[in-house]
Amino acid sequence: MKLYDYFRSSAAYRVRIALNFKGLAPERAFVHLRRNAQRDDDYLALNPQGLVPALLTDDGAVLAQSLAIVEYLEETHPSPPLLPGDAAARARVRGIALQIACDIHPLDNLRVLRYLLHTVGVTEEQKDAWYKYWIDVGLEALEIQLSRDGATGRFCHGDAPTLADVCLVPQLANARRVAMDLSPYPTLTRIEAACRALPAFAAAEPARQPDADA
Ligand SMILES: N[C@@H](CCC(=O)N[C@@H](CS)C(=O)NCC(=O)O)C(=O)O
Repeated sequence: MKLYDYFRSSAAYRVRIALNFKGLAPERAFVHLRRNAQRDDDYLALNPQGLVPALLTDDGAVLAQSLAIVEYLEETHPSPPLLPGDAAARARVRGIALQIACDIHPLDNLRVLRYLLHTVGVTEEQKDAWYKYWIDVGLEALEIQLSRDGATGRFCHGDAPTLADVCLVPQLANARRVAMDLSPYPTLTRIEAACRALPAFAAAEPARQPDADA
């Protein structure tokens, strides 16, 4: 397998965590997002969406979309699992993952921020306020949900990491990168600390990637 990756991509970070968790170490290729390498012809030929990550499988298929990739890894390498056995529990875990991956992350994507700056014409300050605002909106709801729900344990769902944690930790890393105040989210940061203590999560952190600060 080959992972098309970028150290600062939180969507790629999700896939890195899942790969590590399942003991998989694919070849890596780095797509430099700040230099716009995701728009290069050779990358667009692989992934016409021009977004990272993509995974080239051992069978030669190119998979895009981090959650689809993690589900592929879950199906092809079921142990250790990232989804619970019970249907309702799986729906809860996927629901948390989708809250982050669909309702928070896309609003703060690089192409959205560049459009705000260069087409809409907002200032750097307004762009930063937008970035933080949408993270806060998402995290506020998630904090209430997870803190009230008995299904929350050491991790987002019970006492083993799941797809929900795979999405939560990179999203909090984005928030930390712009020095957001995370004190209103004690449940989320408690879970984040439990995750980051695990080798699979720790080894996937942006600063530990070979292309960090490239
Ligand atoms: N929904 C996609 C999102 C992928 C995505 O937005 N990746 C970002 C990096 S985190 C990207 O490639 N951005 C490039 C750009 O905005 O031009 C997934 O989960 O894989």
